[in-house]
Amino acid sequence: MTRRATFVGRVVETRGRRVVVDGASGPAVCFLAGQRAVVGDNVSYEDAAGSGGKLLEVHPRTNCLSRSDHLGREQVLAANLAGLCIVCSVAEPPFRAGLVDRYLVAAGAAGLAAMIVLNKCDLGVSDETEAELALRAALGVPVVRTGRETGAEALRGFIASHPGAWALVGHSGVGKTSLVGTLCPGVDVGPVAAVSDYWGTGRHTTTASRVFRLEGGGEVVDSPGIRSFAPAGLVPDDVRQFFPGLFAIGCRFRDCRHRPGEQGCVADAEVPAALIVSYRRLLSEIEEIHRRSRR
Ligand SMILES: Nc1nc2c(ncn2[C@@H]2O[C@H](COP(=O)(O)OP(=O)(O)OP(=O)(O)O)[C@@H](O)[C@H]2O)c(=O)[nH]1
Ligand SMILES: [Mg+2]
Ligand SMILES: [Zn+2]
Repeated sequence: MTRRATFVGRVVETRGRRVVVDGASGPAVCFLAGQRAVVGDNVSYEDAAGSGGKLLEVHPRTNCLSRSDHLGREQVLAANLAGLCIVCSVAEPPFRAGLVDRYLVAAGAAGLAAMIVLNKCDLGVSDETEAELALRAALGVPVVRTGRETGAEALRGFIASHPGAWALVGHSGVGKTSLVGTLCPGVDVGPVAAVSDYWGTGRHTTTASRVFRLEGGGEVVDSPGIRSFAPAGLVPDDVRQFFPGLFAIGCRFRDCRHRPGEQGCVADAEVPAALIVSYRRLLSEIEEIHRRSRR
């Protein structure tokens, strides 16, 4: 029997039960063959005559982004990332600070950097959205504003100076794929929603994940938007540790969870009200999920 040649490469696209692997000999479409590979994974595969390749192994990941699906199972979305570009829009769909915070906590817990892209700025930014963003920017979260005809250079510059793969995450319809199209002129980036009010119906235009290399350096990963994001495997302590602005405050007890009325807690005095409200909402939710999962 002849031994098939084996190769190593990186998953740059998912297509249902197949993945596109970028290897030494160019891209190969590989069958998952029981492996669980996601965009960004380094893999070994072997030649499978006439059908591309067959995955043999997924190499250990340095990090990954995962969420809980509706049954509470962990679903890995992408691996070996530099960070998350948390994309939100000023409208259509409306800006949701709570979703941004979820992603910030998920990034921190996964050991990933994070930045915020505020898209559709051409539609006008409300004072409320400005205030929410300013709170997070003041805590060191980079914010880039984009919109029709504007901001692409700033985003390209950010990614070029923070190399690696940045996953574009955010609600369906905020304009992730449109941004990739602006960042990669001339590249077929896949479908963009055509109907301007489509986000109200919650349609998901992008259905697979894919890596795009940027000319100036760095990469972005486009992925399907989701209506709600429940980070997988988070425990209440992660929220306390990774919620922006809460780790370094001087409560009497080091493991203070900053719930209302907690003894010796300085959160209400030291943290802006909008942040502490968002923190407590996320904490309650993660506590509830944690309680249920331990029953
Ligand atoms: N006004 C305005 N509309 C935008 C902008 N960017 C994207 N859109 C529109 O927003 C809609 C959704 O854009 P997509 O790029 O498909 O959004 P997405 O985040 O990739 O959505 P999913 O793939 O479903 O997650 C489309 O109708 C775009 O034309 C922008 O900067 N300004
Ligand atoms: Mg899309
Ligand atoms: Zn406290």
